[in-house]
Amino acid sequence: MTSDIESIQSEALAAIDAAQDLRALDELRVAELGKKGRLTAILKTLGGMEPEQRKQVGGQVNQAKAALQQAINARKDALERAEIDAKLSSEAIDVTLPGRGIEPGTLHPLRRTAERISALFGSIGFEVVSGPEIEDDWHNFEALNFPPEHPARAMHDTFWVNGGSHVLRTHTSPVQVRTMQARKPPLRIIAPGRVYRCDSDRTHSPMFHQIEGLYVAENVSFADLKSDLQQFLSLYFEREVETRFRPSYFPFTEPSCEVDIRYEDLRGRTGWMEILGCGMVHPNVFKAVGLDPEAVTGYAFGMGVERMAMLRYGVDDLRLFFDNDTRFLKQFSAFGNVFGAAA
Ligand code: 2NM
Repeated sequence: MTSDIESIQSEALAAIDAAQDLRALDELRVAELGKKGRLTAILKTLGGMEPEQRKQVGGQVNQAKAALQQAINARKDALERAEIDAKLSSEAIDVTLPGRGIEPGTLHPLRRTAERISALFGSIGFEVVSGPEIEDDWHNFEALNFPPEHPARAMHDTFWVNGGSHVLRTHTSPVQVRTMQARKPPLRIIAPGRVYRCDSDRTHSPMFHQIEGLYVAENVSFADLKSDLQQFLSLYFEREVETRFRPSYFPFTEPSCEVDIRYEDLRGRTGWMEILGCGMVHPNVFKAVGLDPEAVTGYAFGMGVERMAMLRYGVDDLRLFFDNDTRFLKQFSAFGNVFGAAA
């Protein structure tokens, strides 16, 4: 009996030491120490033994059970520790790896273009002003000498809001109107900002950007308009540009002109390209804002920021500016771009 107990114990101890995971270990615990275990079976025979033998065998079984329980506990600790170690080493953080870094953001090419244009006009004495993007009919149209039946008022072009009493401004001219109402000449201002027209295709976006300028003082002449725009365009394109002022029509200016610049393509072919609109402020506009057309004169002009950016950067599809694909936008980064350091 004694040797039975010893061999059960040593066999079980070997199995416990060999258990590869917690599940196998628990199965061993049930098999060796549970109700159906071999040691329990021996205990069940104690009743038929002499008192002396019962005491001896009972003591040996209890000792064996205690030894097995202790071995199971030790093995359990070891397996649990190994499991944690394995987990820690598989999830280890390599603190010596370099960080992924956060790239600096960049200005959107349209903002960059607008800021550059503003800075160039700033260098010839213009001040930047801004105003609301939701305008009433009076500031957007009426004060700017749009006759009631003018096509620019038609549903096709204008986003009307508030049942038609207000509009998403279709140009930044209402900012000039508000400035002329609020301040006294001389005024030399530019108004950059978002404008909205109900139009969307390859070359039109329902939201786009304009920069309009206004110079109001005594004796402002068409010669001032020509020379200031000529100077601006040469600064913008960084070369002595040749310009052509072509007669045109706007309700808020008279005379009105479209300005073309002379270009040469890569094959040496030359032509004229329309770049902005301008003119002398119409007397009706001055009257609307409470200025005396006999006392002051003024010139005004307007250009599209998208068009100016496309020409400067050689972008041929307007939609690229609005897709927000960073592979495109990154190319205009101030932090080293394919066009060099200049804005
Ligand atoms: C243009 C062309 C010509 C313009 C006129 C005014 C105002 F408010 F003074 F009357 N602001 N901007 C103007 C004139 C805009 O854009 C093509």
